[in-house]
Amino acid sequence: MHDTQESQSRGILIVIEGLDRSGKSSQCQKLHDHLVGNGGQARYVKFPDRTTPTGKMINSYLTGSVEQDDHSIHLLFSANRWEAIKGIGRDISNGINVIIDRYSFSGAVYSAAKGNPELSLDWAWYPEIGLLKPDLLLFLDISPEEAAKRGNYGDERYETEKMQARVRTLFKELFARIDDLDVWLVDAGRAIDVVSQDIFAAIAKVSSDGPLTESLGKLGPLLSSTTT
Ligand code: DGP
Repeated sequence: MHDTQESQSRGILIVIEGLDRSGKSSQCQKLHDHLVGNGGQARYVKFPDRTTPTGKMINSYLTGSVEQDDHSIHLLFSANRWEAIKGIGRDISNGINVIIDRYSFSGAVYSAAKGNPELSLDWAWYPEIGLLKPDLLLFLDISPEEAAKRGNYGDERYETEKMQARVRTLFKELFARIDDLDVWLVDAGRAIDVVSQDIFAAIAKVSSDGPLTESLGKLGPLLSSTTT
């Protein structure tokens, strides 16, 4: 696999997205262990990072102990990514593969899914423009009904079937509006090891040729009706 070759000049940037309880965190950890087990270097980054000052405010919001204006909390989530991005870029340059558990895509769709008419998907995407564009985006696809059957569902603010259904639709709209993004839809309703095998196969196809200079750009128009 190219990610473990000694000649590799940089690491790859992998993002794993999905609904709540789609199994992202377990799969990120398994992917991390897989890459390291194959002799590569890897770092697992989870957003929101609840340990930083912005992350602590986000955590209070998600666990329901404080209320926040929709726009304000949205920008805090984005700030939580911006404050980490230089470090991620440095690691990539140093040959470390970085696996990110939730990124700008969650950032835009969870806020837009609230249904606030003043917080559209386009508005929500704007603060993400300029962040590093991943080499590969894996979307762990699961129905909201299936996700709701999994452990600890409902603990946090966005964990309702209605919200998750809107989030899923918006994820697909967003992916359709981003140019040149390598998105792999993975059926996350299957056994954990079966899902991992699909993820490892996808990673083996990613090329880390050339510098990671690309950043996320403006959204394009929605050309198809894939989201309805
Ligand atoms: P997690 O720690 O992966 O369970 O994520 C916590 C919750 O926060 C989850 O419901 C998804 C949501 N979330 C993650 N990132 C963002 C973001 O940037 N903006 C908003 N509005 N919600 C987010």
